[in-house]
Amino acid sequence: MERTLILIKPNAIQRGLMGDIITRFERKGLRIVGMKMMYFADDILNEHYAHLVERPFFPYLKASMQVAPLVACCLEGAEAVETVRLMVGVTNSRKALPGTIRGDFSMSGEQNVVHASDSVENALVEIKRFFKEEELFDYESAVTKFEYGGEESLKFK
Ligand code: FUP
Repeated sequence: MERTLILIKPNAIQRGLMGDIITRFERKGLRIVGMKMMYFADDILNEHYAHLVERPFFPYLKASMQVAPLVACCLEGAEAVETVRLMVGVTNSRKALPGTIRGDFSMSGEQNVVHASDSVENALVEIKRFFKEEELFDYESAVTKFEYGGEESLKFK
């Protein structure tokens, strides 16, 4: 099964949205295989947002990501990267469709409550950035056969 990384951002922690956001992914059938609360230290933040360092909003982004702890989650499921991006919605929450996490929980393009890996390749890098191998868990699910069809179970092992 594919894995992806989400960050529940400090603005979501402050606003008491952590449980609602985690519940969305749980209800969908994505399995949480890693989860931790942490401060976003300078070195890992600069690496994570390296593609945005030159952008004028970077100082604001950096400050907002360090104002409180965040929660990092590794989620697992068939085509998890694409599925989670669809659930999260576009960067600017005002344009994010109702029903998406950003569309339902935020009015902002900056304080947009969650981060989600944008490609399978980046997900692999980002998961390693936030989790040591021993912090990720492989475990049996009693309900997989009710979550996926027989053909899917073979295809997305
Ligand atoms: P996304 O993949 O949707 O998280 O978007 P980006 O990687 O492009 O942006 C990362 C974060 O930078 C966003 F979540 C919020 C912030 N940002 C701004 O503050 N202003 C912008 O114009 C674009 C992004």
